[in-house]
Amino acid sequence: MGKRKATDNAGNPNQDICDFLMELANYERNVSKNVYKYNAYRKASGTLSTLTKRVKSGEEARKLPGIGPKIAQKVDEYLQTGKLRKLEEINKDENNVAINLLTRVSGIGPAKAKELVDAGIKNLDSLRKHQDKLNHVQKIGLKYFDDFEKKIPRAEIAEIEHIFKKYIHELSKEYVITICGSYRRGKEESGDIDVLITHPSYTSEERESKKKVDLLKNIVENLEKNKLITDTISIGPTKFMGVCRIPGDESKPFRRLDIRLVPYDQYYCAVLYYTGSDLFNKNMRAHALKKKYTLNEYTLKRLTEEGVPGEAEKITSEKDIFRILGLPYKEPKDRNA
Ligand code: 8DG
Ligand code: CA
Ligand code: CA
Repeated sequence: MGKRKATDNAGNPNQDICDFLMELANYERNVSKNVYKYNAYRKASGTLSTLTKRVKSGEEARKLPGIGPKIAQKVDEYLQTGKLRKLEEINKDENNVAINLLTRVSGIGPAKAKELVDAGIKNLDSLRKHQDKLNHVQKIGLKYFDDFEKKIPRAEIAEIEHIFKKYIHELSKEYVITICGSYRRGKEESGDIDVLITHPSYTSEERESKKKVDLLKNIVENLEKNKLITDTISIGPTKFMGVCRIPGDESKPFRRLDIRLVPYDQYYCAVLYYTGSDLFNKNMRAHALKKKYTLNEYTLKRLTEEGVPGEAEKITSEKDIFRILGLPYKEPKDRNA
C-alpha cells in the first residue's frame, strides 16, 4: 500500500497551500483517524495542484470542486498570515509529531505508530534500538527510510523498465510488461514502481487451477540473480512487494518495487486500475455504477436489474472499457485527477 503524499506538480503555483492541506490530511488519517476529513483535505489539495495560477483568496478557492467553507477559511488564514493556527497547535504536541514521523516508515500504520509512541519510541534512532517491535516489512521500511522518501526520477524508472524487460524476456518473449502508477501517467517523479506482468498462457482459468504458481517466483529469482531486486518484503503467487536498485551503481537509492502477475484476460482492467490515479479510479467506478456496471481491478461486469454482476465483458484494451461505459477515452497523462 503506497503512502499517500502531497500531489506535487512541477511548478505548481499553489504548492505551499497543497503542502499544508496534505499535512492536515495526514494528521486526520494518522492521529484523529478521520478518513472523511483525510479525503476532504486530499481532494482539496489535488484540486489546487491542477491550477496554473496562484489562488488569491479563500473565496476564490471555494468556487473550486472539493473546497468547502471550512477549507476555504483555512486557505484565507494562510494567505493572510502565512501560517495556520490549527497546524501550529497540532505540531506543539510531540506525540502528534512522533506519530506522523513513524507512519512515514513503510509498513507502519497509524495504529502501530501510536503503539510505539505509547511505548516511548518517538524517533528513528530509538526505533532502530527497538527493532524487536517491528515485523519484516517495517524493518525494511526503517532500513531504507531515507531512500524510500526520495522520489524516483522518470529517467531512472525508464532505465529500470529496460533492464526489467531484458531479463524477463529471457524467460519468455511473450511476457507483456507495463509499468503503471504515476510513471504511466507521465509524471516526472514517482513514489515507487508498479509493474504489471502477464503472459498469454496465464489466464484467469489457469489462475483458478493454480497450475502456474511458480511464474512470479521464477521472474523474481531471475531479477535477484541479476542484482536488480535486492530485498523481498512479501511474495505470493500473484504479488511481489520488495526493493530494487539499478545494478552496478551504488550511488543510486534503493527503490520500492511492486510486481503483480495478472491473468491475460484481465490485463487491461488491471492496467487501468494500477495506472490510477486513485481519485480517477473512484470517479470511473462511480460512473460505471450509474451505467449499471461494476468495475474493479479484475473485470468489468454488467449488473442485472437486481444489481447482481453478470459475466465479465471481453476486454482487449483500455479503450474497450471507456467505450463500454460510454466515456471518451482518456490518455494516462489525463488521468491525474
Ligand atoms: P506514486 O507512487 O508516485 O506516489 O503515485 P501512484 O503510482 O499514483 O500511487 P500508488 O500508491 O503507487 O498506487 C498505484 C495505483 O494503484 C494508483 O494510481 C491507483 C491504484 N490504487 C487505487 N487505490 C489504491 C490504494 O488504496 N492503494 C494503492 N497502493 N493503490 C491504489 O485506486
Ligand atoms: Ca505502488
Ligand atoms: Ca506508484
